[in-house]
Amino acid sequence: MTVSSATHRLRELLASSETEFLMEAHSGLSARIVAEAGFKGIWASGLAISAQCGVRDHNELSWTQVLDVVELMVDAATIPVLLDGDTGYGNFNNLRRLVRKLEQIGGAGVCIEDKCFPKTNSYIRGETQPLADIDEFCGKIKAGKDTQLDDAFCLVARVEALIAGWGMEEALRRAEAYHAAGADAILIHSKRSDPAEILRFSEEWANRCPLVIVPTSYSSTPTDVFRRAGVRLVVWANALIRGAVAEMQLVARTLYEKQTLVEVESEIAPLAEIFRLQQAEELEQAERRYIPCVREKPRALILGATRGRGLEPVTSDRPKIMLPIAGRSLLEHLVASFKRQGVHELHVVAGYRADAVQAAGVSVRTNAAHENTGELQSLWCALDVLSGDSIVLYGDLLFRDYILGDLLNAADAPISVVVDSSPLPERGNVSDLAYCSASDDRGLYRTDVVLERITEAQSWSGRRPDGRWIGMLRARAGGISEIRSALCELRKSADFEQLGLPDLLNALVSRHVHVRVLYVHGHWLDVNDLSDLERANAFARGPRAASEVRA
Ligand code: SPV
Ligand code: MG
Repeated sequence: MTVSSATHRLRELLASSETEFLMEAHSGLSARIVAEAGFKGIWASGLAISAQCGVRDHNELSWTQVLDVVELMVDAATIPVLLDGDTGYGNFNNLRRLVRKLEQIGGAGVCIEDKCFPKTNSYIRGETQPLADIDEFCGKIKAGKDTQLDDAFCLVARVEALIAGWGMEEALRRAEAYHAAGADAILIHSKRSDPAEILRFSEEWANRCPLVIVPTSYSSTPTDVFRRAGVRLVVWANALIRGAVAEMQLVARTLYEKQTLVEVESEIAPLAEIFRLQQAEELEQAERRYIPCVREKPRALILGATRGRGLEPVTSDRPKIMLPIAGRSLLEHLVASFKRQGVHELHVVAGYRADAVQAAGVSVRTNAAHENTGELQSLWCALDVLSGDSIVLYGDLLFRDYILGDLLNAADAPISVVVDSSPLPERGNVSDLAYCSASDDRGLYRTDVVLERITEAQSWSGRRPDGRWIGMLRARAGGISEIRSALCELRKSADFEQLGLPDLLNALVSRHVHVRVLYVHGHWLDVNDLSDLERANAFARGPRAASEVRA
């Protein structure tokens, strides 16, 4: 599909068989709001642009200052912008410069009025304002039309004769001359409170070229009256700036008096709406695409739904993940570890006493069926956050920073798991035993070892496991889609609710997904029973304290 250029779209509005509308905007933000509202074009109002800059509509802004604003409006909106170009900011030569620059920044057209520079707003002593000489103004129109490079660029000539009190005959004479000089449309302006002179002009004009009006002073006239009169373009010239001023005054006064945001919060746009209008999300996506370090920073999903078997005496009011270790909760330790490594998007799946699960910067979702389900059900509850590079881990882990750092820096693999190759006890209740394609000879650092299987301690027989999976995995975008489809498959099995992360890893391996192993040698622990708590306290206080406990 080809999208026609802004100039063509403005020209189409002028040629429309319907009455069309332009809405005033005065900034990038207001231009976007106008486009979102559904308008097909924007009136870049001189009054509104100067007002939002806090100066008079008296050519107090330089023309380049005006164009700076117009450029932002063109960038922000997807609809054509017609610039209210006052008198063209000088003589024919100034208009030529204006048209050239306006075309360069993507303006669709310009409207110039037959007054003298510096002009003032038509509603301020309009009858005392001198009008331009007709021939001089016609020369200006010709100069503008000769300058434009794009044939579709529109030049609208604005007749101020009615405003200045020169009468209908003069208005028509001028319109005729401007039309003959090449103007694409005539804007006939009136400051009367009724539309009588506009309607008479329209009748006399008889559509010799499209007619544009600005019904500010005769605002109570039903729009159908303009339709019936054959007006092509109606310009709502200042409603947004007036609306913004009224709201800003109200909010400023209220806040000044009440000294609390509570009084205005529900009346003003939420911050999220401002960010949406600024298209903040687009930047986030672009950062993920174009900045390598941003692309590499995954989100973390912490599974923290369990109360903790063996920890009942200390978990009556909180789950295991909220147990205090060296002055702060396990979850807070995890949050700090991730933040130190630059991972800031953190999610936890809570279950048992979910009400007690909280930590700054962490979003919490709940596995409501936690009592009868396992880790995969928790993972299922957080499927929406598993959309890109992600770290998934048990919520009862403590680890030295380098482990997470190495996992984050590891070479590309769809999925990576951290396996501790420290000697295993001969027998005992050790879970998550990992069989890998090669054992850790401590010289294989970062070579391509892959996971073959994870088993429970009980099934350890024959070949000695290569280590113990510590309960942490990383899945990049490709791995995430594998995880999603493996989960969907596993959900069909009757025992899905009892399955844990090792079952998922085994399923991935059997689907021939490359699950890369990152070996570590100690420097982590998990909290499974009361005796682990003491070790965890020492571990969290630092390596020296931890070695004292071991001794
Ligand atoms: C403007 O919007 O700046 C205009 C229209 O020129 S009016 O203020 O009605 O003259
Ligand atoms: Mg103006």
